[in-house]
Amino acid sequence: MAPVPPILVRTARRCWRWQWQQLMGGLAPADSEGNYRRPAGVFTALPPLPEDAAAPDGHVLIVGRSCPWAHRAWLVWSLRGLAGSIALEVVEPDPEAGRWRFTRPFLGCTTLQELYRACGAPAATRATVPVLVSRRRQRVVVGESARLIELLNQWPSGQALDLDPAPQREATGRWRERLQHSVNDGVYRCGFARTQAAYDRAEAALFATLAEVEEQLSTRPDPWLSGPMLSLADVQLFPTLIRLELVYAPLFGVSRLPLWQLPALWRWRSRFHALPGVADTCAAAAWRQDYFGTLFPLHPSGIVPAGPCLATLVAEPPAGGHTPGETP
Ligand SMILES: N[C@@H](CCC(=O)N[C@@H](CS)C(=O)NCC(=O)O)C(=O)O
Repeated sequence: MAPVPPILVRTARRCWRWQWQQLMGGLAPADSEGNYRRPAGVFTALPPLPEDAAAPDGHVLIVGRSCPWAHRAWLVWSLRGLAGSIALEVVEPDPEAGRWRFTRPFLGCTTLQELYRACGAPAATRATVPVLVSRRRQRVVVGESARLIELLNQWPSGQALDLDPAPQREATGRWRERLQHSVNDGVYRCGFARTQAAYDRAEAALFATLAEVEEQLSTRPDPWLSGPMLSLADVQLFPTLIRLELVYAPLFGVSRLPLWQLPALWRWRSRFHALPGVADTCAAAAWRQDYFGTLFPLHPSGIVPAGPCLATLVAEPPAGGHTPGETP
């Protein structure tokens, strides 16, 4: 085959770079230094607990399988056994339109965007998951995951599980704050960075925080991040970590350290995954399909990788793989 003339390669590169910037502008806004800036949402305040919270099927939690922000809400819903009063509605991505759609009409809407508009969201706002909706009032209760998990933790439940236990509340709050920026949003700041420097900053912050988590989990006897009891800090960490090798390492370039080299974190992840109901919230094939199939500017071929298999990520770590402090 004849070699491609260098001028063609140079032109193609320039054209692609320009197109990539345009496409990224729509997918992931950035500041002037190329750092990803997550757009502000709507329905973000923590509301009081609704009077009819205990009413059977009175509320609906809308989630998308691949979304880590939705995953944290789904986890609290599942761990606290809220299925009696809150129904779960799983939306699917519409890759062509770049939005979430219902699998069957929901409160008269076929897309999440229609639902947001019907609930009074301004036309330009993004319609994001997770979102909690009141069936009776046909209104969004809250659409910001960090507040939503706090509300779901107060929601009346037959189970006594409190995910913000008072003795470790301060530590839980500290970890949640740290994780939100550098880990939960951090992987997106890596994947959606527009410049090398922006990526380097986000990547360094992410792995510095993971090293702190590893230190915490490996030097204390507590099984959970903020103390002896499971908390919202663990809930926040899990959706990001369970997607690490499946999606974020290959697609977002978050591959400095395989997780098995942070053995305490690896064990923590397996422990969390083994909690009742958690495995049902994990759908590796759907995650791969959604991320690799729909994030066109990051992965134009749309080819979906075959692995790794989720079961291997929650199994025993490979023997003798870790030397403390070692960076490959
Ligand atoms: N701040 C929101 C962010 C949620 C979010 O960004 N969800 C994404 C899916 S992972 C979404 O629904 N995006 C749709 C869109 O931007 O149009 C939260 O934490 O609840």
